[in-house]
Amino acid sequence: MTSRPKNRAWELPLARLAFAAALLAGLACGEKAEPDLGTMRRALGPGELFINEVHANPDAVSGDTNGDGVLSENQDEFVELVNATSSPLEVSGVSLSDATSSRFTFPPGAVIPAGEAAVVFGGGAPRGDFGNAARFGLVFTASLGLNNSTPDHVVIQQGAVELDRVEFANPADGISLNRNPDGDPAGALVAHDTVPGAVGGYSPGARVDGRPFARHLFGADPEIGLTSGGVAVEISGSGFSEGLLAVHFKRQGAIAASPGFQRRSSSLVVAVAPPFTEGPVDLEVVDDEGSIVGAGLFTYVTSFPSPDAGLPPDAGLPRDAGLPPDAGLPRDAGLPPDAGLPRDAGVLPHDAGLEPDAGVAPEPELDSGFPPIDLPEPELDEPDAGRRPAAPAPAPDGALGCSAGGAGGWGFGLLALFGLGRRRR
Ligand SMILES: [Ca+2]
Ligand SMILES: [Ca+2]
Ligand SMILES: [Ca+2]
Repeated sequence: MTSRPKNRAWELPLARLAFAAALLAGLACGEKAEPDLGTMRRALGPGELFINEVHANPDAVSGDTNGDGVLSENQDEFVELVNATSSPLEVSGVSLSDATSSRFTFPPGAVIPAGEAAVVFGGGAPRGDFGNAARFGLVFTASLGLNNSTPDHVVIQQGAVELDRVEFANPADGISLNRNPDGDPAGALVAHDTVPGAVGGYSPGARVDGRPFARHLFGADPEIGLTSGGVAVEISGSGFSEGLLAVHFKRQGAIAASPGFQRRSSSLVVAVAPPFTEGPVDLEVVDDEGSIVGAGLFTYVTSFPSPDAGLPPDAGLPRDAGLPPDAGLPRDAGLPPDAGLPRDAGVLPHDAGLEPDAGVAPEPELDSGFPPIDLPEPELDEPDAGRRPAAPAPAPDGALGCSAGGAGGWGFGLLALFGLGRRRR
């Protein structure tokens, strides 16, 4: 399924608009075209953004690191940068240099979510997920020209302030240099394949074992269901461990455990919606590595709206403005009611032993008391071989694109209702 980092689509344009406004304001005052770091782009401290992996010497036979099908000792070079903080970092203007010259500068609006990575390849047309970097628009290309034998270095800096620096010489053919421990800004730079848990000789945008750096919930499908529960909801995200413990539907202290859930892959969990009161809810996936929350990803309704129910009466729009009834709009064009909604599709147990109000409890319960649903094991979309022991994942961050604030939930619910009405026309 296609997952959607809903709010990021709003955040990035807003960030770019604000950035552009700051640029214009500066130019109008005759100042340098540099936004105010205090309000737009704060000064980064050493170690907040760091160089985690450098690949200067791609193998001429097996080194298509950027996945574009072209073997190039230059284009398949890359540098991986990681946000070491628990907040998104605005990195526009941060530059990357080697011993020869400045090679790359992050464009306006570039934001690396908490704990996430950006990758700069030497060129080509990178194709792939690269952890979550592609999803967050953090895969770039620039002429890097990293030396294979002559000692070289990579420096990242913001203005004149050096944020991080690595030095290297004679990196092994086809093996990147990586922090050890992986993702530790203080770690020494060693051959990628010697880092504990590493799979292969390089891992652009991802941890050494191929997992994304941070865990997220991106979306739910369907996004709407009845307050009686029972619908099977596909929850997309990243970094779901094999030790899935619970899936919660919750709102402001009220929490209901899914009566049946299953991990389909590291990026997909399916959970039966428990009964809940009307309105948007946050989703929480709990596994043996912690919990991941996505705010407002699902909305409970008491009934599915009719095609015209998305807007309240007299909502500022002319009603029946001179048009004859059903003027040009196909009405229930041969579709059965709710034809577009995967509703109780017979796949998962419905109301699996729940008492009427069992869904709403004051405290989180990791053990729902219900065994995971027994479905045929589907194919996994990511290799989980070589997983290292559970490392503490970065905590979900409310400022991430995938985590809207609760206040936006109602707005989203209305949008979902409106969207549903439109879809069903
Ligand atoms: Ca390539
Ligand atoms: Ca090189
Ligand atoms: Ca990596």
